[in-house]
Amino acid sequence: MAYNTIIVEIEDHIALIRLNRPDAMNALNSVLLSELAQAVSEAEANEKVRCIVVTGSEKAFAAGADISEMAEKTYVDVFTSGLFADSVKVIEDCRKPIIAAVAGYALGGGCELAMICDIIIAADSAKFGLPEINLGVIPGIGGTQRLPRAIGKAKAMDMALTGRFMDAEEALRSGLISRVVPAKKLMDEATSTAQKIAEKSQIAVMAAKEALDRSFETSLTEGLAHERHLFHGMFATEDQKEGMAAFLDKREAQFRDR
Ligand code: CO8
Repeated sequence: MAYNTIIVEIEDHIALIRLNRPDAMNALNSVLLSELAQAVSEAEANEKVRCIVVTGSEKAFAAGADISEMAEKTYVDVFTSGLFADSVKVIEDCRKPIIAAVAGYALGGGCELAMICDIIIAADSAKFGLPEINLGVIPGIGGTQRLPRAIGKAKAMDMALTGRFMDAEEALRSGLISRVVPAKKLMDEATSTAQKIAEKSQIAVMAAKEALDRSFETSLTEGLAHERHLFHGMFATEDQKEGMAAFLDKREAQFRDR
């Protein structure tokens, strides 16, 4: 499908989705978000795709929701339309793993989009922030919920109340991101990570993602029970037999997603 604000490439089991509004620092407008949701749902439906990478440009992953599109909206406009909530939900609900490869600014909705992804890999140029407070609003696609879960209340309050930016090293120290690499190596690191995930049993990958996500939604007891059921279910798969037999035979496992 042809898109206007994103570029999608599928190679070696990886769907690479590049946000592409260079004149606006990849600000998330309604077209971009609906195209992103469409691309994610197509990647999810495409049997060849085993991992998704979302990235932006060298300057900006995304500098937030598009302020020019939002500025004149009324409460009734945003409440009744949901302001992109449907598109965001598609990304949140994707069962395949999504890696955010972040260079430059990941601000406001851009930072929130990265946090919706499962793994954030950042270039040393990355800057994260929730500057909505400077616009007289607050984060709207999960920033106040996901940031404290990722980095704790103290730092999350600091970020959301002052609007200050965090560089890649601080984001790594704080637990917001998984890795920092030199900017030139960002896409190699993201795609090789995606490739590594793509080599696993997709059933186990999906189950691991589901179990980890559940940990944010539930009590420890419920979460442990959910994990145990998923774990037991793995023993109904051929991939479990293959994975364990391969270990014992001292060879590489050949997973077939069965
Ligand atoms: N929206 C619209 N346009 C933007 C945005 C944005 N968020 N960010 C940058 N741009 C545009 C600028 O207006 C400018 O356009 P033009 O050249 O036509 O004047 C162009 O991108 C380049 O930007 P700058 O000239 O400002 O570049 P600088 O290098 O000087 O600064 C910054 C870069 C620091 C990124 C700066 O542009 C900035 O502060 N941007 C705004 C960041 C921000 O406040 N983000 C939060 C937005 S609100 C939000 O995200 C709410 C999320 C919840 C809603 C959920 C829906 C998805």
